Amino acid sequence: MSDPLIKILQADITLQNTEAIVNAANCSLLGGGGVDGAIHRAAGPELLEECRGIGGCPTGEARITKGYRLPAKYIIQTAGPVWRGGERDECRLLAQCYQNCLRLAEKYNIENISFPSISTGAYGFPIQKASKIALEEITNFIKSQTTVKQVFIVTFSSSDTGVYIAAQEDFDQH
Ligand code: AR6
Repeated sequence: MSDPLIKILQADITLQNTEAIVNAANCSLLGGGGVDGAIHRAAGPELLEECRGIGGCPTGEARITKGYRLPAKYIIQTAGPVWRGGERDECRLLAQCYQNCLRLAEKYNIENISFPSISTGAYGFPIQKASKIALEEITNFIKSQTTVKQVFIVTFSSSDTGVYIAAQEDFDQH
């Protein structure tokens, strides 16, 4: 049974008022397009300044910054894998993104967090596979003793929302 504390929501993640939002960034952490661009625009230039001091983030890892002008107090920055056909450890690396973001959330006593659909935009990760990985990793994590009590998966398009809802229904049946 999928956890009732995981909610799929179609929205702009920059407007989420959870304590933390996750950014699907790249290894440089210096901004880009997609959700990364939207987060940098909404958070303001102080975010880029803090990111410059971090010195990057290897694929699958996560780093935390302040939220600046966002409603969220923190942004957990992660670099998802670029999809290269599935033989380059992409699934394991995407699972690590979710695990490492949640570990960092726990370390900061964060109770609620919003994730975008990591890697499924510019990085080309097939969303059906990615949605299963996201649900599996988040469910496993919040089953353990953790400060994290509520997780939103924030999708942007209605077709992506449909994929995540179907994945959640499928998850419930297994
Ligand atoms: N709120 C929620 N989701 C969004 C928003 C938003 N405001 N904007 C886009 N999405 P992508 P990736 C969705 O490409 O595949 C960047 O240039 C979007 O529809 O943002 O991990 C980085 O700097 C898609 O479903 O991230 C990296 O270079 C999802 O967010 C690279 O793209 C992820 O798409 C990372 O690629």
